[in-house]
Amino acid sequence: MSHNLFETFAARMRDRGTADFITTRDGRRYAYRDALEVSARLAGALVALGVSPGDRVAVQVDKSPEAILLYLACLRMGGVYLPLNTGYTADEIRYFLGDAEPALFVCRPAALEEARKVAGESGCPAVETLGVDADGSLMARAERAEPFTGIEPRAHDDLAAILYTSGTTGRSKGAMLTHRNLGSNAATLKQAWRFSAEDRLIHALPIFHTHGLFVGCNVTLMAGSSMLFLPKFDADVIFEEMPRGTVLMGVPTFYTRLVQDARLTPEATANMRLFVSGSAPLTAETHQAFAQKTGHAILERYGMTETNMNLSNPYDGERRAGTVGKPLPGVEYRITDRETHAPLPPGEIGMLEIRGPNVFIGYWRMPEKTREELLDDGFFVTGDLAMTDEQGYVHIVGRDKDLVISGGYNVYPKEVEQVIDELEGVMESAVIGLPHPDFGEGVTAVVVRQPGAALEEQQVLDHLEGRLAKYKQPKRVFFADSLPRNTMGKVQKNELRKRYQDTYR
Ligand code: MLC
Ligand code: AMP
Repeated sequence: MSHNLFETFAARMRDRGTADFITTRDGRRYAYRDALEVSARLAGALVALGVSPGDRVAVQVDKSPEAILLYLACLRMGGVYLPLNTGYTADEIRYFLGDAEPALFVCRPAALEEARKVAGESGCPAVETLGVDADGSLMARAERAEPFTGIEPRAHDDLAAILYTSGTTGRSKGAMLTHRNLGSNAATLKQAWRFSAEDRLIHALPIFHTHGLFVGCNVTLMAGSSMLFLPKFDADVIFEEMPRGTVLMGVPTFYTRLVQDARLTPEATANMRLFVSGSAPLTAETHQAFAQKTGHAILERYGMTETNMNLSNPYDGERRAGTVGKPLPGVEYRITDRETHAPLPPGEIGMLEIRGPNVFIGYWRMPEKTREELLDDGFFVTGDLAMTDEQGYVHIVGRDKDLVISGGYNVYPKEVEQVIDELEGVMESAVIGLPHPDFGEGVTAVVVRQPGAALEEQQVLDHLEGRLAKYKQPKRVFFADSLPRNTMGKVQKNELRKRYQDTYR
């Protein structure tokens, strides 16, 4: 029996027929049956381009309904979908293509020339384009291709997608997600959050990460609901669309922006049944202010690229501000001693570990990293510090990993420090996250100059431009005579965070 996730989606797509799957504000519309047909054409194009089951298809394109149909096409013909942040620079893309060795790279039409060059350097054999108006060479090929109307048989543990997540060593790791991982999580969330065919999701997240791609789109497909695809978060548009929407999924920045808006009232949100937040901590203040202004308790959940969603506040019952709720059905968690992995009693703070059908099967071609984080007994070590309160709600209280989360995007300091350190005149640097009213945390660099070097903030910023995606670039650069270190010689980032804590306040 095949366990291709697309089998489940296809059944739902056939049932829903002429009902809306994805619509856009400029009047484009894919009914479910159109999506089924176009995904077959796109799958046919992939096959004609030489993509075989198990091959990676790397995709760096702007958000559009066709990008989701390409994801579905990939599932359908047994390919492995590999979405890439549109903010990644050519340097960053070179690494991903070299590491993942995709059979095809799909890029934005305007980026074709550069993409061809990078693909050539990385040994990627084919490049196609996909634009936001269903334009580009891939759609043209899909028009001509023999549709792939079947569904390639897949086993539970066959790969459906690889999503890169940055690593503490500065090298990004490809999280290998299987058909079972994605399918089990989508089915669980549909149930837990009561998704139905009546729902209309206001989709304002990017579609190259777990949140916008799997949580948003897979749950919609499981339930046969519809999505309004917005290119990005824009508060004006959200207020215009809420009377026709039922669910919004967002990172905390969405909600901090909405609560500051005078238009946020019970009337403005009257048609909405659910607001979900995740990818970064939602402050209790934002949760409470939102409830006070609308009567809606935001449902906060906790997830990771490697695990999909694993903890969630309840749909029915108290959604507790400042907590990420309880384990989803089928998911186990434990809070352990960081050294021994021995479980700690409730109320104690320790390492959060997760096990379940949602947990990935390892990092692409990184067996050692996989062994460090995926334990023999199946628990995945998240790197987040947590504790369980008396009512069984889990609180994420900090991170054991050196990671900054800015507006829901992860930034690993090591990666930024490495690029800053290449600049002439820099002796060393430390990158930290500081409280930021809009992004939650603001990426900040502290640089020690070489003796006699006359380096200024703007030079450091100019050096990073084009080398690292915009969201990874520090919002501010400070200079110090030296970095504070402990007796082991380790940079004390806590000291630095204290020193510059009011930078963005
Ligand atoms: C944009 N900028 C950011 C940024 N987003 N800088 C730091 N962090 C960010 N997240 C830059 C822009 O390039 C611009 O730079 C300046 O900041 C102001 O931009 P803006 O117009 O205010 O930003 P906007 O386009 O509104 O984007 C903010 C945002 C967006 C929060 C809406 O970043 C976003 O949609 N984030 C969602 C990320 C996400 O999907 N995460 C899920 C990961 S999955 P300049 O210099 O040009 O002015 C995951 C697992 C899980 O974590 O549990 O879900
Ligand atoms: P990513 O690697 O992009 O998938 O990001 C996963 C990380 O986001 C987790 O390890 C957490 O640190 C963080 N995260 C996700 N959801 C929440 C949440 N609700 N509260 C706090 N942190 C979160």
